[in-house]
Amino acid sequence: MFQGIPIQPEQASSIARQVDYLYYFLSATAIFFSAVIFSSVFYFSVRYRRRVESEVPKPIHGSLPLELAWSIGPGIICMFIFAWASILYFRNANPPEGAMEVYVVGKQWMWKLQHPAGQREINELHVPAGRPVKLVMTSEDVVHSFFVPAFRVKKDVVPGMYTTVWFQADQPGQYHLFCTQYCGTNHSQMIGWVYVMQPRDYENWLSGGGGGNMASSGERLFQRLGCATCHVPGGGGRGPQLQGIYGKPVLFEDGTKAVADDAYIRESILNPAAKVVAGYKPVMPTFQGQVTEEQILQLIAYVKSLTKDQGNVVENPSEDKATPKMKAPPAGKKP
Ligand code: HEC
Ligand SMILES: [Cu+2]
Repeated sequence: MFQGIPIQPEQASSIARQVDYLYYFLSATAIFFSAVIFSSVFYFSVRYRRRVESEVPKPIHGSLPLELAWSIGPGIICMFIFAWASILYFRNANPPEGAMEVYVVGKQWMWKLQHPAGQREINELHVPAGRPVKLVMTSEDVVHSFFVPAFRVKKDVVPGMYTTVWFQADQPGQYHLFCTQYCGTNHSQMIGWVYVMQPRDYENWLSGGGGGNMASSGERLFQRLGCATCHVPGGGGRGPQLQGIYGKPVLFEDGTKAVADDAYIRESILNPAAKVVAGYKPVMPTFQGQVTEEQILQLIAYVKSLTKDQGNVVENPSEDKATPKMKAPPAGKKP
């Protein structure tokens, strides 16, 4: 539809076309009703104009059929739009199993990205075509927003929590990446490119960059920051062993439970006292201020790597799969 007329960006992801159909429907509905209303106003004002000074029309006391029609009709149309949009929303909110993960840190005024295999990028993201990609995003300072118009995906990037967005790009090419949340002086320069590559080119690109993978960087940090002195494999240290915890429920001293996902591990590092693992003392020091958001992501990748069979548990930890998971900010950050 509308081939050749540049009224929207290219459709470069699996969801783009469907988002556009909804958008066209919304526009068409709005245009149709505006046309009906404006033409009726015009027609009635001519048709029923006052022709003689003394003319006094009969008062109208309402019409039940008319009122029912203009309440129920638009009501049905609204519910139809609601259902349609919800289906798209759910599809867009739930990354498919086995999506490739890339970590994103927004900061005034740039995008820093890291692939699990270790490649780092700034204001550029390379992804293979035809494969779902899930971004796990956080911010080092203020709220930013990750927007790739050609993919029709946009998600806020918020300090203190992880948000996710996913897409599957279909056509190799180069697409604009924007920050769409006003974030300070150079907001307008917080832009970049997403490069969608043939899977083979992507593999080549991946093997080109060095730097060690995220989990091994995380492991080095784990040693350097002294985490390893308390978290000993097999248990027996002052802290619980971290082998096998990722994606599993953890029991706390106060009897509550939570799933050890990215947000939980982040909180454990920055605010360990917020949730104390059952059977342990709150002796873990906070690492707030000693680690950057990127280092936290590396530590998380390391803890993740200690659990075999991690699957794609981050998004749907044992919860109703149909409900998109709204991540609450870590408890310790609440005022
Ligand atoms: C002084 C010892 C000590 C150090 C150093 C330490 N921790 Fe801990 N850690 C603990 C203890 C004790 C607990 C359990 C009590 C709690 O949850 O606060 C814990 C809990 C955790 C948990 C939650 C574990 C679970 O089973 O749910 C994670 C994750 C964690 N630490 C990661 C780290 C990382 C990463 C570092 C280094 C940046 C680190 N810890 C440094 C003692 C330590
Ligand atoms: Cu920004």
